[in-house]
Amino acid sequence: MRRLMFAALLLVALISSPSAPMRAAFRPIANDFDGDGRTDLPIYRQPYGGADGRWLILRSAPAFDGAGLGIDSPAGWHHIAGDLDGDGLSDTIAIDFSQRWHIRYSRTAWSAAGGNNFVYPDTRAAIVPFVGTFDESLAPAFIAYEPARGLWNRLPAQGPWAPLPPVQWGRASDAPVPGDYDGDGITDLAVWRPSDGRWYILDSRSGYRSARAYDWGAPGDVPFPGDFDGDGLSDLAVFRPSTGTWYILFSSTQYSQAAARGIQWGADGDSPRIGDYDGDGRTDLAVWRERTGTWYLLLSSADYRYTAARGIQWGSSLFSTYLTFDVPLPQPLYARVLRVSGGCGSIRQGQGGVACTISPSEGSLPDSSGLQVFADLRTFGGSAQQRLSSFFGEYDVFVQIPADMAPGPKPFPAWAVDAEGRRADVTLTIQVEPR
Ligand SMILES: [Ca+2]
Ligand SMILES: [Ca+2]
Ligand SMILES: [Ca+2]
Ligand SMILES: [Ca+2]
Repeated sequence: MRRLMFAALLLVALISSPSAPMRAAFRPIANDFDGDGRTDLPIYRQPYGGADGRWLILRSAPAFDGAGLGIDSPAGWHHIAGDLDGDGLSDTIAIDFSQRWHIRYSRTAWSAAGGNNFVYPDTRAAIVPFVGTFDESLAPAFIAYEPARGLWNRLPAQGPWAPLPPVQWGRASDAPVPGDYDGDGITDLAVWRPSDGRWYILDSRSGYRSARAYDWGAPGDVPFPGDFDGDGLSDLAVFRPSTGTWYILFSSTQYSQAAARGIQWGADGDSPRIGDYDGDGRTDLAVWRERTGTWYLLLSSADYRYTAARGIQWGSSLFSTYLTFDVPLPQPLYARVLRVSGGCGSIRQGQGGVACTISPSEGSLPDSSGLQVFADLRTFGGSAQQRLSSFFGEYDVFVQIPADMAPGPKPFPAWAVDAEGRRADVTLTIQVEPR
């Protein structure tokens, strides 16, 4: 825990101490498709080649052991969920590669025919979407953060799809971490800065005029605003991939570093996730292990005791399927926007990473049958060697870029081996760009 002792709490400005949190009519549990107040286990299954995919959801009721729920949803940059139609069940939102938002409502069985869609007003700007609230009505709203300019746009979730005047808060390379830090039920605008591990929070209660900042986390961490103590105010948590440790700073202790908690849960290479999987109103910890497609849940109702943890297989690993890749949701939105060059085609971005297709140059190997392709992903903090999936002779790689990776071209080696054991090398380059 000594490593937790970062610089002292920094107070840029402090508003009056928060009163008891308002009970919001809008329930922010983002992935509750059966309405039991517990987060379900959703993955987005994406076919290779950029075709439309679908949500596959293992519902929490009765005990994460029922049949899965499938919801068709277009391929795109982002897949998020929230209860937009107010029936207590999550609805899905996909933002496709031309910035069209596709909404599927639970009330109409998540069908395309009963859904809605609109094009984001500025189709040139990369945005990061959230479901939140922006006024006392606590009606669900879309919160769209534009990382390049640090602009926050707010749109009513029922339309019209025209954003309110933007609020500038954050700068390029910051990670958006909106939450309810002041407990009024309205989304506060906040960013986490990877370079110095500082959270910058603009409170809604002040009309977005009063700011504060806290040091919590270090370069390479992944930030997660959640409510781990259940007081209705967002807490500050980071996941440290190198050690699989979560560090949590609680709102109920006025974010005192002396009262912080470190919980080891997960391993390097796991995908960290949060939710309220046991429905006690406090955020639980989860990791998804790609190798086995298994979720590991550490529950607040058991005070995060390992003896009460759960492992649930849901989703497929790259090693077990050649036709699709699975992304566990909700995805933390911390990775940079990327461009891939040098042997990559049919690039798909979004969900915190980038996928590209490799075609080993023709004639480089005498026997194209039985080809296996490998990539060395150590450059990106992945496993040392990864066998890539093949479909019609093309090979896909999906890479998650660490938040603290410096911009620039990042070459990484890949090679193909034919049935006779002959090898041909291909060098791929991922261009890391500030977002
Ligand atoms: Ca709904
Ligand atoms: Ca608030
Ligand atoms: Ca809290
Ligand atoms: Ca919980």
